[in-house]
Amino acid sequence: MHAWPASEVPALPGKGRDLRIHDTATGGPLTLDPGPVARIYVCGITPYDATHMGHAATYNAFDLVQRVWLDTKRQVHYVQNVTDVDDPLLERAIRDGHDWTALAERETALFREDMTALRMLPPQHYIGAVEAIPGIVPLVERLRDAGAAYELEGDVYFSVESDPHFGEVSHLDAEAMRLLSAERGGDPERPGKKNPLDPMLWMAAREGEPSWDGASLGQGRPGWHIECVAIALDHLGMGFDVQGGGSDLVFPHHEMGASHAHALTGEHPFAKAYVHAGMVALDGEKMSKSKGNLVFVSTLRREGVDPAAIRLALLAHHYRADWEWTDDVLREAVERLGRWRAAVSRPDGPSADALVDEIREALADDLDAPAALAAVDRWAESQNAGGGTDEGAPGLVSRAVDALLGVAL
Ligand code: 5CA
Ligand code: ZN
Repeated sequence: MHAWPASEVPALPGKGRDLRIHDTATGGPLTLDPGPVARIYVCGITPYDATHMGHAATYNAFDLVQRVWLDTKRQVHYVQNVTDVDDPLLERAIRDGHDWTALAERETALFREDMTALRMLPPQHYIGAVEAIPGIVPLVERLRDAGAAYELEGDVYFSVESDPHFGEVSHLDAEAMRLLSAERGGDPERPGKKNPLDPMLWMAAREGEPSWDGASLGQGRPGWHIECVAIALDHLGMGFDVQGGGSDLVFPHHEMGASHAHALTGEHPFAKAYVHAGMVALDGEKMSKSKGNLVFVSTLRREGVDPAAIRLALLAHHYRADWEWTDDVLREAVERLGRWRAAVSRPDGPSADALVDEIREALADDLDAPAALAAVDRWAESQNAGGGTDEGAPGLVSRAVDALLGVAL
């Protein structure tokens, strides 16, 4: 699949700091030490509805990771998937009487437009589940042949007990895992499984559903976790720097993915850090396609809201916090954007060298975007109060806000 066009990232004087980030698996901050090419995999959308503020907030967090790395003069190798075949997508297509491929294509196209408008840097590899199937089949066969997977009425399940590291991403107890598995696409109640938590790797063809040639696995379609593992291993290999997603992916998705990869390669870890963004809510409940309590990026854009204001609304919240989208959040972002634009529109202003440092320091400290915004607020306030004669300052602030925060002033 093709991704979306990259907005330019202005070069800044000097060099940013190494990123210290909260790792779910160790439960603490980790100073990442990527090589000259930092490697990141971020779980992409399941394209059955438009991009909502929760998605946008999660992709904003990982866009910041990328921007911090680029500012340390590294290259970034970024991979993202599109779950373009899965139960919720097929169910939605049937409900609405649409062709599932057309639905996936339409919503993926809209996602690309939203990401472009929000100045999210694109992945180098943007890979759909369907196009990954030829790579997934041999991995499932290998797991089965190694005894890490087994067949049940034509379906193939991964055996969580095959990975001694199982549980080390989420650190949940068995009961919590069972509940989340049932809630998030698993089938812990199905009789005949070795362990109720075992996730499906390959689902045998069902009447009326799309299926593909699975060689010795028979006709069918891939499970969800193996999709991301196949794509990540193909394009990044083991031991990449960050696996990212929202906190609803910690279990089972990222736990199972790590176990699949350990069992496949005999190596550990899959990712050096597992990084998770908080959940955005609307009217007190997690924004989700299945509940339908959504604010879409595309709706706001159509209403004429500046994408830079949407981005500022996201940046006003720490990526790990759970927060609520409200009209006030957007109103404050629009006002802030106005103040910042007024401040950089003057020919000179207070020196901005210290400000660039403050933004860099805030982001390197577990992506503290609210602290970065507060620093720009202080500069803008002193500028709008008429203070400073540094001719390069407004331009430097514009470039820094663009390069590090993805906001075009
Ligand atoms: N296709 C899978 C990942 S492989 C998937 O979870 N798709 S999704 O469309 O449901 O979500 C896409 C990304 O947005 C995931 O990282 C998910 O954790 C995140 N996300 C979904 N809802 C919210 C929300 N309310 N707040 C924050 N992030 C969210
Ligand atoms: Zn994923």
